[in-house]
This record gives sequence, structure tokens and C-alpha cells, in this order.
Amino acid sequence: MSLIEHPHRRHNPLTDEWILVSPHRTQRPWQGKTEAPPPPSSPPHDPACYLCPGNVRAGGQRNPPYLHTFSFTNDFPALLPHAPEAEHHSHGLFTSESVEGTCHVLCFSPRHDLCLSRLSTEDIRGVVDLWGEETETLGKQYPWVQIFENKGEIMGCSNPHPHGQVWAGTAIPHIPQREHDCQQRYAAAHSSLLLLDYLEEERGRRERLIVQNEHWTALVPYWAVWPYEVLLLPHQHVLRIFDLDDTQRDALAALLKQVMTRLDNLFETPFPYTMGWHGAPFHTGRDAAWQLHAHIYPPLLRSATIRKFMVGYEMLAEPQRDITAESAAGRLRELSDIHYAQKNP
Ligand code: H2U
Ligand code: ZN
Repeated sequence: MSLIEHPHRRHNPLTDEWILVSPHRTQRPWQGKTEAPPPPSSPPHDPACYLCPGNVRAGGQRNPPYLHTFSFTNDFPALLPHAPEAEHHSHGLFTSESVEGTCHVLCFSPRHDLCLSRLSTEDIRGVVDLWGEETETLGKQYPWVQIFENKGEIMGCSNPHPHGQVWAGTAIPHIPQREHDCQQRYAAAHSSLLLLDYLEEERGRRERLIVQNEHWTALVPYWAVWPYEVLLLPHQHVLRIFDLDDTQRDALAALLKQVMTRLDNLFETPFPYTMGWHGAPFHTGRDAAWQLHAHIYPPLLRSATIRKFMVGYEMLAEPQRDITAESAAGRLRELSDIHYAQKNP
């Protein structure tokens, strides 16, 4: 069986899930790139934007004239700090539990028109620090703190102002719980860490690497589901994002700039994605078998407008992809670190 020619399944050891890979289908005639109309250009400050400095939000509060980053409690939070106790259920098929938490919105920059790929490395470093502060503060109160960014209209994000979110709650959601169980099981069986062993293998094999620096590697994971899915891994053992030291933070900012630029360059469009951080939950100690990492899940497949849908077999059986992780990584590896908008303004 050849991984570049024949249908096969790959295992995701981080979640213990499988994905179907159908590389023979990419030998279908290449459809070419359909051009999307260029996105409407945004002004540096939009008086109608609820995230721009000095503007009034839906809840009536006014944003301060912030100069770097700014965090506020979401005016429409999915989790609330005080929830009544769960009702008792006498039947196991109708289980529910109460959950408490809080949600913040994180503005990455006062500039309405710049996304992460267009921010300076220094400003991205400010975002890394903000992610760290939010995680550290909320982790004192909640066992799970989820930092994420939803970018692009195609992902349901309607505001181009660069921003992310953090949701923190009293429950460990099921995806991090699976990653927790898999990493604990692996460490018990091998006396080493799953993602550090994986990283060492990948750095030796090279075929799925995108970019690396002294402290970080970006790669398309072996088990990637999304066409251009990316996994970011620190080289040292790190439990949580705020454990990163200054050098690791600077290196992360530099790597993020490269990765986001390359994703934008792929189809010469501001690349939509959902990205987020996974680190050790706060009910575990310093001995947790966790390695900090970020997932980037972009939906685009063949052009700025042709996206992958998770439907049919994928909703009923398991995810499937045509283009292999290796060829996706190869494309991203070949792209420039200079943003297309800078090359042809
Ligand atoms: P997304 O674009 O990533 O969905 O995030 C925008 C968030 O901002 C969203 O969760 C919040 C929405 O609830 N929001 C406010 O908190 N205040 C506002 O005035 C509008 C939007
Ligand atoms: Zn704005």
C-alpha cells in the first residue's frame, strides 16, 4: 500500500480518531484556481465597528482608546459565572449538569484593517502575551480555558477587526478531555510525551514540515482532516501558554507571522480559519502528560472560494480528505514569507 497512491485510513493519536485518505482522487484533472473578488478593503478605523477603540458596543459600554490589545467580557456570553444547580435526573438517558464560566473578546490591535498575518512581529508578540495573561488569570478560577480565533466570513465571523475569544468554564469539554486521556495513556505506556515524540519523528522525516525556528515547528499533522490544517508545537516541554519564556514567545510570534502569511499567500486571499490553543487543564498538576500546542483549521480547499465541507460520509462515518497531508505541507513549504499584498499592493 502506498500512502501517496492508495486509499487508506490514518489514526489521530491525540484524539484516538480515524480519517479516510483518498489520494488517488487528486489525480482528477486540476480545476484551476477560480479568482474570488478581492475582499472589500477596510479602513484603519471603522466608526461602525464594535471593536475599534473609542466606539460603543452593543451593551452600551464604550471601548477605551486602546493602543495595543484590549480584552472585555463578551456582551453575549455563552457561559455565565453563576448558574443554578443542575436538576436531578432519574434516568441515565437524560443526563445534564450545570456549568459556569465566562467569555472574553480579545482585540488584537486597534487597527481595524490588519489581521494576524499583517501585524508586525512585535504586535503579534503582544497578542501572545494577551493569550498568556487571559489563560493564567482565568485558570485560577476554571479548569478549562479555551483561547480561539474564528476568522473570515466563511467561518461565520462577520467582523474583520482582528480579534479572538476566550471561553473559560467549570467543565472540561470533550475534545480537550480526549486529548488529555490520550496523552496520559501514552505517557503511562511509553514514559515519554506523545507530542514531543511525534515532533521528534516529524523533524526527522521532514515531509510534513512547513516552517521551523529554534523554538517552534509548524507542520501539517499526519492525521490532518482539513486540507491545510496546521499544528504548532514548541520544541521544549511546555504545559501551558503562559509558561513560555520571552525567547519562546518571540519565536512564536515570528513563526505565527510566517504561517499566517503563507496561508494567505496560498490562494492570495485573507485565509479564513479557526485556530486555538490547547494546554494542560487546570485541575491537573505540573506532572500532567501535556504538551502545549495550537491547532489551525482552515476550510479552503482549491481556491479562495472553494472550501471543504464536512458532510455526507464525514457526518455519518468519518472525515475524509483527497490531498494528502504531505502534499499540503509541500505547497505551504514552497510559499514565500512575504505577504502577497505587500508584493502587489
Ligand atoms: P466572532 O466574530 O469571533 O464571532 O466574535 C465576536 C464576538 O463579539 C461575539 O461572540 C461579541 C459577540 O458576542 N460582541 C460583543 O461582545 N459586543 C458587541 O457589541 C458585539 C459583539
Ligand atoms: Zn474595528
